Amino acid sequence: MKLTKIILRKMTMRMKNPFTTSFGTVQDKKFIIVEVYDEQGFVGYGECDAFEAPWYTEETVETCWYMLQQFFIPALLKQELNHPSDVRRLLMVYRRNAMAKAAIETAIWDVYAKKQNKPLYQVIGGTQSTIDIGVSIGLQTTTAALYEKIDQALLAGYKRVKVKIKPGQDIAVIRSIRSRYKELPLMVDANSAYTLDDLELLQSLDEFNLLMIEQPLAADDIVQHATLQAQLKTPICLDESICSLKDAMTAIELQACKIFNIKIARVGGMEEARLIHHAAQQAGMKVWCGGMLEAGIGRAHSIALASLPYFSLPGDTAASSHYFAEDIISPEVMVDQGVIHLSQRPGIGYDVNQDAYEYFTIDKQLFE
Ligand code: OSB
Ligand code: MG
Repeated sequence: MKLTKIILRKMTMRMKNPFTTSFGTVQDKKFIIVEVYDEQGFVGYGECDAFEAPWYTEETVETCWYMLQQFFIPALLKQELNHPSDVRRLLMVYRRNAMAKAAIETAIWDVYAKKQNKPLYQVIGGTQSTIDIGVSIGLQTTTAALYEKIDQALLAGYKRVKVKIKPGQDIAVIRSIRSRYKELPLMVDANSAYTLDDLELLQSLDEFNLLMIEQPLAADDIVQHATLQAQLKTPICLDESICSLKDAMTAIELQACKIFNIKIARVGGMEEARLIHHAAQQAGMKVWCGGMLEAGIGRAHSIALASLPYFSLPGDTAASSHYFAEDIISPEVMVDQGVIHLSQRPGIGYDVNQDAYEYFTIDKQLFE
């Protein structure tokens, strides 16, 4: 397979509701789409999950655009590619910049699957034709607003609820949720807002029967998470700390957590995500698929990943309509009683909704 043409698009889509974490708020979601064309005219799509500001990882929309334009597109355009898993190796000489790499690598997986006339999820080894889905609820300004969001999620049938916490918005909030929703499958995500000085506070979360505590400590830490996990009953789930297979192996070795939140973008591509899934399976660690407030193309790739056999906990890839009034894919991602049915169509399994796609495009660059 040879890529003869690549198009980068910069997009902006207004979210139905602003999403707030311990590090900031997203209202207008800006992102990049990579379109790759092969010599036979097949086209594949990848979405770049980097946000406008470097608060989740160091990457941004603009750094990704730059890396794609200067390095990753020149490295892959017109090269003979035997298999999409070659891309991981070809891009390995460039340090980090995981989200920019994942954007083009996932587009190549999509075009490869379309050429095989097979759904992407089957091409990557997925075996689950339905996957369980939960919702992630951002920080709210009032408890009433939080209850309303939880009620909506339950009404829609989502299988678990994740709420964001930060210092000052933690124990009391979780206590009140737990007293109102006694059986709710519930977890929290701190987005690295705490330190080991907060050990007692984090231990007091043990009484609320949480499925897990996601990323309590620093984004670049694994060692202190191991110290914390040894003193917590609640499983720790690592998100920001796991940027590669190597990080995952370190976390396994140090017993820094019991669960991984795998995101294709954060680890640099579908192949790296698969390898982490396989390593977790071998080590008996649980995995689930995270989300990045993606539009439909990124969401479709995440759904394919979550069909791998060892994904067992509900993921964060909610329905398109949970985030946006209109998505860039057709049909949109639907969640039915907390479950997504994998598309059986070739590639990512969703078409681009051309009108919405053009409408949300704010910049475009062609490489050939
Ligand atoms: O930490 O998982 C996270 C959103 C933006 C950045 C980081 C995270 C999140 C979410 C929302 O929790 C996941 C989603 O619904 O897409
Ligand atoms: Mg997280």
